[in-house]
Amino acid sequence: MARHLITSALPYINGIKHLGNLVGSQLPADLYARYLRGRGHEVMFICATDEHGTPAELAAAKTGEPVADYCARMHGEQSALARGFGLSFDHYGRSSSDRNRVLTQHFAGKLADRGYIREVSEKQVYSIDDGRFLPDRYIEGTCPNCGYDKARGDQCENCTKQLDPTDLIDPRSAISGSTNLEVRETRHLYLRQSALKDDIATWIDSKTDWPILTTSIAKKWLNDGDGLQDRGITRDLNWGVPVKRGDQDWPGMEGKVFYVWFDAPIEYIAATAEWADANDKAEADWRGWWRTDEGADDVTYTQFMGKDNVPFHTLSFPVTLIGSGEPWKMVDYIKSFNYLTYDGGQFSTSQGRGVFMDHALEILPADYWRWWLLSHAPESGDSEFTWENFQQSVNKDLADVLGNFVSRITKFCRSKFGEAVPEGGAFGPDEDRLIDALTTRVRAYETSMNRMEVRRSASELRAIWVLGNEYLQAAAPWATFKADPEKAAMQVRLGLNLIRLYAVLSAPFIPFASKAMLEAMQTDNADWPGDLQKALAALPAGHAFTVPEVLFAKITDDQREEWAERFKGERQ
Ligand code: B3M
Ligand code: ZN
Repeated sequence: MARHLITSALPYINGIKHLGNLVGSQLPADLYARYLRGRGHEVMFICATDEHGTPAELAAAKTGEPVADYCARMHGEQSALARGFGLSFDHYGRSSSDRNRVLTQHFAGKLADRGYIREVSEKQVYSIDDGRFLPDRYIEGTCPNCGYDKARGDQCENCTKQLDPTDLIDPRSAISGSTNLEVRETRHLYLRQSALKDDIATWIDSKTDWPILTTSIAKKWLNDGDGLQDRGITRDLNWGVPVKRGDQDWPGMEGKVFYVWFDAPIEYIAATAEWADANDKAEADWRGWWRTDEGADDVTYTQFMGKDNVPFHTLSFPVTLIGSGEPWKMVDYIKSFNYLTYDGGQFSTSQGRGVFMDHALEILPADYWRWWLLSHAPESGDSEFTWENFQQSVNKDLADVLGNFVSRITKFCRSKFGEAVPEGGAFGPDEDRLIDALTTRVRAYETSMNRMEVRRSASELRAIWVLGNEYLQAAAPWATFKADPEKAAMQVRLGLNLIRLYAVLSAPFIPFASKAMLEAMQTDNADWPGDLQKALAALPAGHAFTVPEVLFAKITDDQREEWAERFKGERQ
């Protein structure tokens, strides 16, 4: 069995994430991790909160908490929500951990030793009243491009132009509003990405099996304009990883921290070390996932992320790893996603438009969301959440097809044969045909799951559920029973075994319902089906079961309308 390292892009710490964030990285990563585990592979599934940078400091300033306290609290909230959604991380780390501080400083030291870092003296805006520099979002002013008067130092939200703080007209501090500003010289470290341009280009070119979405973004940044530019990797901030060269002070860099995008991807590695710390594992246990000289040469590493994160993962982070000159495991496959839109517009954190992870779980169990989001994952283009579509999918796929199948078989069996698998005779031609059809479908499902084709996998799984329903409809054991109770017993035996099979196959998508189905079938045999004939004989005659609670309730029109109203904007 193979060893699979899987990482999801790290959700930023500054607030509860919306469903678009969830389906862009963490949820499909979880689908894949659960699938591979289900097939018996060894999996290390890593995520963490991304806690540094100006958005964290500003969010903390808003609530009045010290930034470290704010991050600790929000990490707690985000990990509780992750558990609520069934995200099966082996570890959910924090980029503010000691492990990440040490590793980030280590990489900076190695990069400097090998000549991939240069020092640049540049002009930055300094606030005399605040007694500090104002990088990125700490400064606001009028956009020189469109005249919008709340443009931020890093970007104008109105016209999306990328800005430098010194570009702003009438600049003011986002902390105090002070306009008592001046431009001061400050020294910063730049990562010499340009020096590794050819290495990165060769590496990207070798990835012929990657999704077009991933490689097209990488190539655009590599080839556009001047190609891969050097990037500033330090900031004049308090909150972050202090700039050091390994464990040595870095003269001239006192009081500065690394830029959040420098340390965030390193946290993938650091979080694996945090996993070792949390589980009493040896250093070798986490290093075996990451160092090709210490066992990671047989690891397959897959990353999941939204398209806006692709440049950092195809260019900057690989420069950090390659530039270190050390044998770190590089990513083998990057699965990226487009955006999920909400009812004709964007999800908006500031306006509370759309459904956020906390509210989603307040109104419905996780599996309802998991199913809709994954079966509508924005793979080939953006996709749109509408309440009509959500209601339809849930009611049809989950309630009418899967839920109804489970409930009909178990209730019918209980009423005619009792709560144990009935004997009946051997399978006949109808059953053989069903098994043939299932075999084809299950193998197709595996193929699309192996390829991480999320929507296609969902439709294969739905087709597998539908086969069971069609069989049951045609076999009609409730009718057969009168003339041929033996045959009805055999049909029901097959149906109960189908429930177990469905629980196993569906677990990556709807883990909670899958667990309820296995519990109802009173089995912990969750073996992935090889030969379908065998898999459908796993529960022998006489095996006891119970009738489960309703697996999926239908969404009513009233609920749909109430929720559409509640989440249309202005978060409560
Ligand atoms: N925190 C960006 C985001 O929240 C981000 C990803 C980091 S992955 C290393 O969209
Ligand atoms: Zn603008």
